[in-house]
Amino acid sequence: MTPATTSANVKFVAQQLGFDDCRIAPATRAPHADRYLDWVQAGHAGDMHWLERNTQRRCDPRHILPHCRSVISLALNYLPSHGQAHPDYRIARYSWNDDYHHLIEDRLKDLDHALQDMGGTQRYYVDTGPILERDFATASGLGWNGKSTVQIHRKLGTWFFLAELLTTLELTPDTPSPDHCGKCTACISACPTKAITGPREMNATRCISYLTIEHKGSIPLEFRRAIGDRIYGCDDCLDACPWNRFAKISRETSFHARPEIFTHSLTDFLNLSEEDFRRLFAKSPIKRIKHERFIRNICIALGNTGTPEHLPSLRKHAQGPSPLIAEHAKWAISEIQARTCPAATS
Ligand code: B12
Repeated sequence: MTPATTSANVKFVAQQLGFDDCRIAPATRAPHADRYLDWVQAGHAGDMHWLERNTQRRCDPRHILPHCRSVISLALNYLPSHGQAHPDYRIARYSWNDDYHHLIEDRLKDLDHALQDMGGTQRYYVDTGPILERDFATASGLGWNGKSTVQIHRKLGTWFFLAELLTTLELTPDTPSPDHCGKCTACISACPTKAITGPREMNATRCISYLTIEHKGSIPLEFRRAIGDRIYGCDDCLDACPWNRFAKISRETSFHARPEIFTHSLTDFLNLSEEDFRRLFAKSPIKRIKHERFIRNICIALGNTGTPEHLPSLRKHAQGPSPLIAEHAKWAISEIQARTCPAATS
C-alpha cells in the first residue's frame, strides 16, 4: 500500500469510529517545543509539576515510540449546548456529563487495531501522555492555534477534544492551516483573570480552569471575585470566539448535560456528603477534584452570588473539620454580609 492509500484508509476508519476530523503530521520535534520549555521555566505550570517531567519525550514523539514516523491528530466535538445548563452557576461544557477519556480511549484502541492490521505499531493518547497535543494538531492543519492557546477548527470552532496516535506507519502529511484569528482579540479581553497574557501566551496559574480544577490548596484572594459563579473550569475564552458561531451540537449524547447534576442548586451542592458527591459525579470529570475541592469551589460561587439564606449552611462548613473548606466558607460569609448588610461587617 502507498502512504497515500494508507492515509486514506486511516481517515476512513477514524470517520467510521465517529471522530469529527483526522489529520496527519510528520513525527518531528514539536514545532513549538521551545515555547513549552520556556513556559515551564517561567513557572506558568504552577502545581502541575507533571508538565515539568518527561520534557524530552514531550518535545519529540520519537522519544516515546522508536521509529515513529507520523502523528495522527483526531478531533471529537463535545459541544452539549450553546447556552448554560443552570441559571445560578457555570460548569465548563466539557464536563457536563461523562468523562471523555474513556469514550475516546475505546475508539483509539479500535483505531490502533486497524493500524496494526496495516503493519503499524502505535501509542495513543487523549490528554493522557507526554505530548504537546495542540502543537501537532496545528502542524497537521486540523486547526490553528487560537490566541487563547485553544485549537480552533473551521467547522467545530473550539469545542472539541484532541487525541493522537503515534505510528510507525509512513503516512502522507496534511498541510498546516493558515491562522484565521486575524486582528481579533476577543478571547484575551474575555478572560476574567487576565490569564491570557498575550496572543498564544497563557499563565495557567491565573486561569480559572487551573484554579478550580488543578489547584489543590486555597484559591488566592485576588482571583476569588473574578471566579464569579464558575464552579468547575471556565469557558469564557471559548464563548468569546467568533468561530464558535459555526459550531454544531455534539452527536455524542453522553456529553450532553446530565439532568441529575443540573437539578441541583448551589445549596444542594454545598450540602452534598462525600458519598453523595461520588454518586452524583460517577464517571464525570468532576469527580477528579474530590469532595473537598468541590465544596471549596461552591463556597467561592456563593461568596460571589449568595444571599443571607445561604449563611446557615456556610456557617456549618466554617466550623467543619476541613481547614480548606472552613477558610473559603468564612470568606463567603463575609462577602455575602458585606454585600447584603454592610453594617454587620463594619
Ligand atoms: C495542562 C493543560 C491545561 C492547563 C494549561 C492550559 C494551557 N494553555 O497550557 C489548564 C488547566 C489551564 C487547562 C485549561 C483548559 N484546557 Co487543557 N490541557 C492541558 C494539557 C493536559 C497540557 C497542555 C500543555 O502542554 N500546556 C503547556 C503549553 C505550553 O502548551 P499548549 O497551550 O498546549 O501550547 C502549545 C501550543 O499552543 C503550541 N502551538 C501550537 N500551534 C502554534 C502556533 C503558533 C503560531 C504558536 C506561536 C504556538 C503554537 O505551542 C505551545 C508549545 O508547544 C492538554 C493536553 C495535552 N497533552 O496537550 C489539555 C488540553 C489543551 N486542554 C483542553 C481543554 C478542553 C481545556 C479547557 C477548554 C477546559 C475548560 N473549559 O476549562 C481550558 C482552556 C484554557 C486555555 N485557554 O488553554 C483540550 C484543548 C482542546 C482544544 N480544542 O484546544 C486539551 C488538548 C485536552 C484534550 N485532549 O482535548 N488545560
